[in-house]
Amino acid sequence: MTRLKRDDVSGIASALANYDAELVGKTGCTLKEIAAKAVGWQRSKLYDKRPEQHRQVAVIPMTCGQGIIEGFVESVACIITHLGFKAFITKSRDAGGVAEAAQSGAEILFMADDDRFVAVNLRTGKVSDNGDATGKGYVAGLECMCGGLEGKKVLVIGAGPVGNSAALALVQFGAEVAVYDLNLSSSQRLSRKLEKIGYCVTIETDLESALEKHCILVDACPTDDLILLRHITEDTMMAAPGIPLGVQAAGVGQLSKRLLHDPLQIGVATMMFDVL
Ligand code: PYL
Repeated sequence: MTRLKRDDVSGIASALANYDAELVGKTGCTLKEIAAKAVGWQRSKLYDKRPEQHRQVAVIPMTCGQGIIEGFVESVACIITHLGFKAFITKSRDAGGVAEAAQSGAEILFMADDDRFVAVNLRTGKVSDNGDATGKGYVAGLECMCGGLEGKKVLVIGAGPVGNSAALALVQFGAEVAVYDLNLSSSQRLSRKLEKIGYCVTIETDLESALEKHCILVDACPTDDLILLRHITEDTMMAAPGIPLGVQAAGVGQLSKRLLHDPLQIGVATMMFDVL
């Protein structure tokens, strides 16, 4: 998993309204609608039964390992607030922050060390992992952007936690899924996992050939300049949860409104609905 840098998150809080408006322009859905769809909520539930706004959500800075990323907890708290929930950042860090959150009556905790970024519902015990949430959140956004994925061929690049979650969400939306990973055994593991629950996933062993055969892409790998201008056609639609963005700079302009990519927003929003 790529570790975010201060520059990756520095602009998130101040640009959330514009980000959401852009998302609506690309997908027809807001960040909240995409996150709710990702966890199986019907749109009506989102508006009939408004999530209990009084729920306190605590975001806890964690100093372990490589430590604090400047702007990280602030960005997480702003995204949650943008969704209509009450989020606060604990004054204390680490265990002190967990204690402060519990004593403040927070029902949901968000915290990230170097290995995992989780949301925890203290009341139900539900846990949402950022990798899993990001994969299904991006696929929900892609489904909106494509006007449905039933019967459509989709290539997942990267068979890590995000790619695995994306592949499962894709087959559940009825897509025909292929997977490419530098490490063939990772693709085989993903394919076997989905086969066990009745889904067939094609394993691609050559990226160039895979990109020639697919125009709907999920880039879930941490490699930049993977998708080049020559790989992009007028039919290309791309969900790119991977950090850094895998699309060559010239390709970003070409893709324009057919590219979903952000460092935290879709993953955090999906985690929030995942633990409600
Ligand atoms: C959650 C992000 C998404 C991609 N990489 C993940 C990452 O950067 N993880 C590290 C997060 C560390 C946060 C730090 C803090 O500020 O509390 N412990």
